[in-house]
Amino acid sequence: MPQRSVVAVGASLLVASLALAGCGTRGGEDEGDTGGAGSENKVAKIGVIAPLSGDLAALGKGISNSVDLALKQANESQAIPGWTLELAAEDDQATPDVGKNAATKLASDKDVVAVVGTLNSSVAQSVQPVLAAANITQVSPANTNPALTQGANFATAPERTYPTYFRTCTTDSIQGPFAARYLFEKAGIKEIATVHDKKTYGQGLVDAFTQEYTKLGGKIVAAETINPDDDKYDAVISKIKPSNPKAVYYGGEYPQAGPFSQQMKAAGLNVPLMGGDGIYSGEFIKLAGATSNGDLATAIGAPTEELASAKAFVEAYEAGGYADPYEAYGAYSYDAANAIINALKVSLADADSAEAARQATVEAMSKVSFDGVTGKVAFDEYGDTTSRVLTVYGVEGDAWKPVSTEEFK
Ligand code: ABU
Repeated sequence: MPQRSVVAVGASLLVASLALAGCGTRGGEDEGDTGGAGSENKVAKIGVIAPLSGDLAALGKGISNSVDLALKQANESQAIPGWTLELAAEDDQATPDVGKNAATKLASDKDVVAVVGTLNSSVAQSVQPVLAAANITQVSPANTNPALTQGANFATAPERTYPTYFRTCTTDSIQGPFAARYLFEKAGIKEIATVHDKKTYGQGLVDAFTQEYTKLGGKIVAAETINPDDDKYDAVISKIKPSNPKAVYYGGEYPQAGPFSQQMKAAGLNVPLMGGDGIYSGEFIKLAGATSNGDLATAIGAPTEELASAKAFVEAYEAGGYADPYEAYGAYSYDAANAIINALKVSLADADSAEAARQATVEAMSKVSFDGVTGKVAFDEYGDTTSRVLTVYGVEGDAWKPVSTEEFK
């Protein structure tokens, strides 16, 4: 069925379900007015833990909205007979302690059966144990630090950390080397300075990049760090500039990377800044300004807009009237939510309550396999996605443009 018809049918079902909500269902009770299917239905909540305020809210809102869309569609199609899915979104402010409190709140709600999130790997480290203790399935669309699934010794002795944790994005064990190969082999850049923000994601990404880049024969001419609370980077730029790098590889996120790019160009260090998925946002270009032309980023998967499999998602998201774009992780969040919904079709079938289905949901997740909007959605023995596709993007004018999409081998 063409997507516009799906949206039209969905809209009428949504109107009908809202009418029923007025007759005493739970629809509209929470922030997740996700189009419940009727008053007889039991409720299962899918949490979201992501930054919904602050510097990274652009990415967090794209995550939450995309999960909301998946739940609405599931309710409208009555994907799980007898059950209504509700969204329970919590703002982690991109901060580990706030994320932990959000996880504790969701875990104490008997209706919560699974959570999509977090955005930040550092926040995931504090959320994982809380959700695991409550047998709540967690699926991140964005955490790329490899230790989250494979433990601290991921490079030499990988070991699954939490049976409850899964992700639809690939890891920095792939993203770092992917960027290193692009710069060394395709762009012909043999001398690099690295900078990271000392956070779990940024440091891990630079480590993975450096290992591959030096293995290829590239030279790291400077390796510096910044403090993520700073907004002036002249001291670090002054240290890097005399080493004459041909590019700067940055591990961290756009709130710092944007100003860093702007300030290094203003200081006469006119070389491309390249980062990972943490800088792949329109917000980076706004912060970095016109001199970001030629800057580069890797991001997980193929460009959403170019995927035939994502066309219906893009159209439904636009029709959904969300105020914020789906951003870098929208499609991966939508696939994460649908992975959970697929597992719930099994685990809720004979369950009396969402809480009673938590363990069965964890077990069903490892068997999930379907064609999602980003491609095949399935998980390996660590809970990692089986997909290894990434894209290099470059800033052209006021937008990121895809440069090269490949499966990493
Ligand atoms: N993957 C990029 C940003 C999120 C993280 O900390 O992993």
